[in-house]
This record gives sequence, structure tokens and C-alpha cells, in this order.
Amino acid sequence: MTDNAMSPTPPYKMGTIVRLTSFAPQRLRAWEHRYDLLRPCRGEGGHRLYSEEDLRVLCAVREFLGTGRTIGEINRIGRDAILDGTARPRGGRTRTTAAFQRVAAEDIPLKADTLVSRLVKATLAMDESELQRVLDQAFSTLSAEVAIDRVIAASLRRIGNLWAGGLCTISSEHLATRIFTHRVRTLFEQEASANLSRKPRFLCGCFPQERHELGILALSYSLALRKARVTVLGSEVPLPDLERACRATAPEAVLLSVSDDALYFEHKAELLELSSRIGLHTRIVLGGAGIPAGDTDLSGAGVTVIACSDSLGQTAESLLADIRGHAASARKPKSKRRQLGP
Ligand code: B12
Repeated sequence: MTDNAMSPTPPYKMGTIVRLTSFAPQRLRAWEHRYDLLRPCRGEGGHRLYSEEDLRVLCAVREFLGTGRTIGEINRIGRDAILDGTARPRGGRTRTTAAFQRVAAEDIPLKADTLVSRLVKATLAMDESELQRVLDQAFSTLSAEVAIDRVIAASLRRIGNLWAGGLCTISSEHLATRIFTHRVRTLFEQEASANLSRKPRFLCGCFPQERHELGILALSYSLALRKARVTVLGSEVPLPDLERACRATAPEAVLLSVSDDALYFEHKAELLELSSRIGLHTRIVLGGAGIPAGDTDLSGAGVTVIACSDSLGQTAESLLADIRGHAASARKPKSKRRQLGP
């Protein structure tokens, strides 16, 4: 007897593989027909028997789906590459992520708009199950960053406009925001825990009195996905506390989000003072809808402003390039640095 319920050994029957992977039998059968990831053989009665390799592939598939990859994208990595990656785990994590990075450009299905309409409708109806269902669909058919940009943020913009026009209640908006934030926070925590000893390190939070925290959380996720070490401080961070946090953790950069220009102007002088004290070691980067364009006081004080972009991935890439460029020029010997300057 090989497929023992207590400590199963291969080949695994359907019931065992379902228990070990939590994938439903219908899903496994559908994947077997559509993709070349699973290769169960047949027992005497014609029932499926899964090998140890099939189990490893399914564990990797679960991991990829958790980071927002679609099954079609995972299939493009290929069974062999996945097995290759999972055969040599590094630090307890499979190498499939690296293999995945090489997969060509994503197809972004046009279904994002439909998902947004369904989410807005479910928000207005306070239909929690539908909200969860649509999000499940978004995250299983789009990559996580695309789902956040095109589905979650787009829905929130519409919900915000409906609220401003008196057409969406605060309860509905709070319900949707809570569910959306939970999804993004879960993705962030999954990625962040693997990067605790890495560089660069970012401290991410919101301006004093700023309660809109989903934007900075989403950006934190994108940075963590690119192997940056990110500490999220959350909403309404008082600037004296931020300064203490910088002294305690010596980050390469502090990222601050502000969605309202009134808040920005209220705390601007205090921010510039803070920058003059910590700016030599730590970059201060501002983003969000509340930063007025072309404020020369900021660049003069060494504060970087990143313009809002529709793509989380692009914003994260340009931040990382900026920080790495800054670190590289800071490492150059003084004489060389002088040659480059005016
Ligand atoms: C959810 C929400 C709330 C929630 C926030 C809960 C939470 N935990 O986050 C609550 C209920 C608390 C709230 C409160 C208020 N809100 Co509100 N809210 C929203 C809503 C619907 C969604 C915001 C959101 O999460 N968007 C999704 C994220 C992903 O997008 P994002 O924040 O723009 O971030 C992206 C970029 O800006 C950028 N980014 C953001 N930060 C940073 C930082 C850096 C360094 C970089 C590089 C990039 C970057 O990257 C992100 C990803 O692309 C918006 C509607 C909208 N149009 O956005 C209104 C909205 C922002 N709120 C608004 C208002 C008026 C308010 C209140 C004043 C209402 C009131 N009278 O109390 C208060 C203010 C509270 C405060 N002091 O902060 C207005 C703002 C109008 C303005 N300033 O011009 C909006 C636009 C609604 C509207 N259409 O009128 N709100």
C-alpha cells in the first residue's frame, strides 16, 4: 500500500493530492487537459496516480498563484524548468521565481474593465461574497501588480467619485477598502518576510494626518517583489517619530505618501527641516496625488518627488534605479566625484 492516509508516499491518488495541495479535483483535471504541467499515470481501474514530481509542480503552482501569477503564465515557464527550480531549494524557497522572471511579456486580458464594473456594483450592494469572488478572479487571471493597478485602484477611483457625488455610502466604501487592503497587505507580507536581510532598505509610510494608506502599501509590495527590504509604517506618521525610526534603522530611503495638498503644505516646513538633518544618509521620496507639481523648495532640499504613474511596476523600478544610482555615486572616491560635478 503506497498511498497511506497517515504518511502518503507516491504515487498519490486524487484524494491524497487534493489533501496535500488543497486544489479541487475539477481544477486538477482541467489543468491536465489544458496545460502540460501535470502528467499523472493511470491505475488499473483507470484512476489518476500522481508522482512526486507532480506534487512538486503543484506546490510551485500554489506559490506562484499566491504572488498573483496566472496559470497560463506558470504554464509558460514549463514543467521541466519548474522541476529544475524546485529540485534545488535556496533558503527554503524554490527557485521558480527566478525562472518566472524570464517569462516573456504578459498578456493583460481586456477583462479588467468588466471586473471593475462588477466590483463597483458589489460595493454599492455591500455584497461581500461577490467582492471576494471578483478579486479571486482578478488575481488568478492577471498578475498581482496589474490586478492592483487595473482592478483595485481603478475601482477605488470610481467608488471615490461616486462617494463624492453622494451616490456611494461611507459604509460601502469602507467595506471595499477593507477587503482590498487585506488582499494587498497579504501579498506584501508574503514577499516582505523573505527580504529581511536585504538591501536597499525602505521605510514607507504616510504623511502626518494622511489616512490613505493603500497606495504606499501597494508600492511597498512592488518593491518587496523586487527583493527590496521594506518596512511599512502605515498611515499618519508624525515626522519626529519618522526621524527616530530613521536613526534606529538607517534606511537608504524613506517613501512618504500624501494625497491632499493641504496636508502637504501644513507639514512642508517640518519635512524640509527633517530632510536637512537626515538627508545626507537617507533619501526622502514623496509621492501621491497631494504633491503640487514643480515645488522647487523640495529639490533644493534634496527631497525627491516621483510623479504618479499608472503602473506600480514602473514606479518601483524607477525608485530602485534612483536609489541604486545614488548609492553608487556615494561610494565613488571623493576625487572622482568632484571630476563629475561642475
Ligand atoms: C479609500 C479612501 C479613503 C479611506 C482610506 C482608508 C485607507 N485605509 O487607506 C478613508 C475613508 C480613510 C478616506 C478618508 C478621506 N478621504 Co478618501 N478616498 C479613498 C479612495 C476611495 C481610495 C484611495 C485609494 O486607496 N486609492 C488606491 C491607491 C492604490 O491609489 P493612490 O492612493 O492614488 O496611490 C497610487 C499613487 O498615488 C502612487 N503613490 C501613492 N503614494 C505614493 C508614495 C510614493 C513615494 C510614490 C512614489 C508613489 C505613491 O502609487 C499608488 C499606486 O499607483 C479615494 C478615491 C481615489 N480617487 O483614489 C478617496 C479620496 C482620496 N478621498 C478623498 C477625501 C476628500 C477624503 C476625506 C477628506 C473625506 C472626509 N471628509 O473625511 C478623508 C481624509 C482622511 C485623511 N486625513 O487622510 C478625496 C480626495 C480629494 C482631494 N484631496 O483632492 C478622494 C479622491 C475621493 C474623491 N473623489 O473626492 N478616504
